[in-house]
Amino acid sequence: MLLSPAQAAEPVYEPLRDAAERQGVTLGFALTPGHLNQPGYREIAEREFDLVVAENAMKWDATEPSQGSFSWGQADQVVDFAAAQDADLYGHTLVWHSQLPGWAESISDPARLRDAMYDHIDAVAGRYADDVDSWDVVNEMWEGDGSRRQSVFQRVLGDGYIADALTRARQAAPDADLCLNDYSTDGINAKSTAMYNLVADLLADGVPIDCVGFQSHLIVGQVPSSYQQNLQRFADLGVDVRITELDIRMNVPASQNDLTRQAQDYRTVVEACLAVDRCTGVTVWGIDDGHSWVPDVFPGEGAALPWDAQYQAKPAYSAIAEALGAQVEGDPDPDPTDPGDPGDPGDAACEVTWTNAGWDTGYTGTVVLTNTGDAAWSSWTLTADLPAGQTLTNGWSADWSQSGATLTARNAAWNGSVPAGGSVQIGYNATHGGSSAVPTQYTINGADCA
Ligand code: G2I
Repeated sequence: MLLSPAQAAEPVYEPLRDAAERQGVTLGFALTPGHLNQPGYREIAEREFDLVVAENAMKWDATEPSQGSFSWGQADQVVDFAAAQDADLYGHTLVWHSQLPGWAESISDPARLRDAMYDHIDAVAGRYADDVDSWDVVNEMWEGDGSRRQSVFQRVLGDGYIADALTRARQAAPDADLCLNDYSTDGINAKSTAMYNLVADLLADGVPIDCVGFQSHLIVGQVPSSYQQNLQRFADLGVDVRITELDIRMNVPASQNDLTRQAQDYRTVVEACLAVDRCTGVTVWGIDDGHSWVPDVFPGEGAALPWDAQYQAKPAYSAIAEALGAQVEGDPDPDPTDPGDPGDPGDAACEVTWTNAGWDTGYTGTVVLTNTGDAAWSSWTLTADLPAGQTLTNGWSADWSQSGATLTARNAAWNGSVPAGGSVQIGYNATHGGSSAVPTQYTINGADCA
């Protein structure tokens, strides 16, 4: 059952993977192969994503439930699905304190534990050496305060286990990118700074490390303000970054207001990734709210994914689509009378409403910029030709300047992102030599919108 505009409140966009590809990133999802027998799940899985990660199937307890005895059924299904979809395959995860079978958890002898860790890496990363593009080699190694998590690996092997695991993974899967991954490292804080310092040290020591994953299990309205800056500082070290497990939870039942805020948060995350050159893409941790880990772990919370439990697209889906610049599919103009229709190629990209309130020698200009195109703006620049005799004195909510008759306003740090159909209001004061008339010619991001 494909969602059509008649059934769904959200427009249907082109496959999101196509839009992601144009942006030079991949859009991933965490797959549980057993869910593929549900048509709604399978349809979204096959249509939207060009990266697949196993939600559970490649973890230690799934692949090596007893020592030296391996079980590949589920993991192979994930590999096969990715191959059939011509999607990248992300490996999750080789060394992690959780979903670790009891036999490994209970090893207290360093030599035995190191052997067990190496054997596990050799077997799993080795088996999929031709399939997995990137591995979460070590997952969740930090406490919130930036100290090392006291996992069995940390307790028995000490700090060096991370470098050892990376080095071993390089041998087992020489072509795979090797990543470290954690949660609550999404903004700049003690935990992400510990990760940052570790990555810097590993690079300085020549340890193989190619990428860092930011899980981004977020709460609605709480995308850290330093999100993009944090990604950028890791990228600046010389590693790739990726949003690896995105979901944004809220209290349930979900209010319309929270679903709208959630969409804005998804947009913010995708835009942050697109703004960072070395961000390889975004992976959502599942597809639909009916199969999310969130309600099990946070009772009373959920609705964290872009599709609801009936596989209906939520506003978060449209927000991801718009952030990726996806085109609305099929119906190019769902409502020709609405210039703000996302995806309407017939509409101008922008609209400006300009109001000047004048007095004898000056005036206050109020300018509303509306994005009537089908893609979100991540930044904007307005230019206008001021009528003769008008001179800018000061402005607000933008970076204002004037050169000759040309007035320019660039977005402030906080209002650069404007969704398709969204508006932003700015203002300025000017002096005039007799006329406080509004300009008749203006552009936004180079597009004529007068
Ligand atoms: O906890 C959310 C994620 C945090 N980062 C690492 C991820 O690997 C982790 O994923 C979740 C899965 O989404 C859950 O599906 O990891 C959980 C385990 O830590 C997974 O939950 C487990 C349940 O706890 C088990 O009872 C269940 O048998 O899933 C297992 C397989 O369905």
